Amino acid sequence: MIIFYDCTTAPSPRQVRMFIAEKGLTNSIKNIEVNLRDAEQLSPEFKNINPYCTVPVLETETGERFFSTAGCCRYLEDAYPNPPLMGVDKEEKAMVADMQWRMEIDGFLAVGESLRNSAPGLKNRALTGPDNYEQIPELADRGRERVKRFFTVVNKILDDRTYIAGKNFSIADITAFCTISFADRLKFEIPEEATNLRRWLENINSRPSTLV
Ligand SMILES: N[C@@H](CCC(=O)N[C@@H](CS)C(=O)NCC(=O)O)C(=O)O
Repeated sequence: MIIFYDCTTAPSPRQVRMFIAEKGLTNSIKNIEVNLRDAEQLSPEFKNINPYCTVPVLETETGERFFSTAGCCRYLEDAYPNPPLMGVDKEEKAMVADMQWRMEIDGFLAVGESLRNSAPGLKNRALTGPDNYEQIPELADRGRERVKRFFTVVNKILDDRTYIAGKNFSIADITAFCTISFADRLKFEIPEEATNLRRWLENINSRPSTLV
């Protein structure tokens, strides 16, 4: 059985959880919760599973492990091609990869930059991983600015399309959705005038995979 190391409060494993749900695999994959609030990711036991000390982790039936959202989802897409969530033809596959990268860099990393450089509970944990890094308050300010711009960028991308990478729902929507929901939890405000973004958010929010 495939094993998925998850954390229900964190945005990266949520992406894989949603991906698994969209594939209809929720009950076929063993889920193990890793408690990040208690720093379980830094325990010697978890370091043996993932030396990078992060979730998600996906372990295949042959014991191979993948340590990033992109790697976990790539494996699942090829092992369970239907429904496709990473594009079908070569143009769509490249567009999905492009957009997923953009959502990750401009969105996910911006939210992380702002949170990790300011939250009292993340003192000395400004970056994930086995090594400690001090918070830099200026980076928190920059992160906040970047998140605001991200909302505008996504709103623009959605000017002429239903989904982030075009006409089909894909992993790019999952990455954007988990990032924006997390930003919302952190009290970032989506601008009133970002009407495309609001329409898209309502659409994605209606998918059962957002509830897992
Ligand atoms: N871009 C990586 C990021 C993984 C990541 O940052 N995971 C966070 C949870 S969202 C984590 O494990 N944090 C552990 C920590 O804060 O020490 C991915 O998508 O896999």
